[in-house]
Amino acid sequence: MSQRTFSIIKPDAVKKGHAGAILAEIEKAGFKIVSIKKVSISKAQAEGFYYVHKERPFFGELTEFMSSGPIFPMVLEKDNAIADLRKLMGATNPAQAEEGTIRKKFAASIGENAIHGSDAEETAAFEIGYFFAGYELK
Ligand code: YYY
Ligand code: MG
Repeated sequence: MSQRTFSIIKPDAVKKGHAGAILAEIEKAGFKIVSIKKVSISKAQAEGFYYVHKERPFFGELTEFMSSGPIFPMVLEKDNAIADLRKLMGATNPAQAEEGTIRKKFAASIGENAIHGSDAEETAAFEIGYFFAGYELK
């Protein structure tokens, strides 16, 4: 059944000029882009987005990185979108990502790993609402 997920092209990929290539991979894999925009977020906004990780040792670095430059948040739709996007992204650590995945192709390190994707229905709903209003999701 058709499902929506949330993704971000992260600052490292935008800086390197990989946003278009990553979008092409996403479309080639059968996702419809429901909504997309380019924004720069504050550290506080990054902290709110990643609040589930607030006790983790990498939280400071992660939120510093996510607020370090422009990002492309987007809402994607296809059958099985949440699991299929995670598969297309590859492992969090690009050194462990499978051949052909976005992180294998475009990520430099575990911290600067090119793309975010929601991990479950509830997180997708929270994350979509964090960046998009209803009128942007028609
Ligand atoms: O969902 P995913 O992005 O694959 O990984 P998470 O475990 O949710 O971590 C979010 C984000 O935090 C990850 O993309 C990079 C960063 N991070 C890190 O810098 N070091 C770690 N050991 C784990 C995660
Ligand atoms: Mg995650």
